Amino acid sequence: MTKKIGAGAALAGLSGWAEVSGRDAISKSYKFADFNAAFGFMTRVALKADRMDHHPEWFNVYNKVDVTLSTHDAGGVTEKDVELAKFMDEAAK
Ligand code: H2B
Repeated sequence: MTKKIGAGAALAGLSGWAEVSGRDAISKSYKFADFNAAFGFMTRVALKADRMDHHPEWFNVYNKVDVTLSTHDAGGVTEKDVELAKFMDEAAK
């Protein structure tokens, strides 16, 4: 199993992400030009997430996508969350 590193350690290598209060997870809110751009982002991330077998918790309204990352099997944040977060930041560019 992937080892838990914790939100604090994960945030050291990321920008724009924050600790979630009350649980070991990280979150970020993305805003796009419109729904097409937001859903394009979600589609690219979904394919990556499924390849990794590591899935985000997320919420979309129109051009906004709120994301929370945590490794459920590990009970907290792992390197898998860092990898997916970095992919998301690239995919949102
Ligand atoms: N996604 C996330 N974020 N955390 C997990 O622990 C996880 C997952 N586990 N996607 C995977 C699926 C597991 O349930 C399957 C059975 O491999």
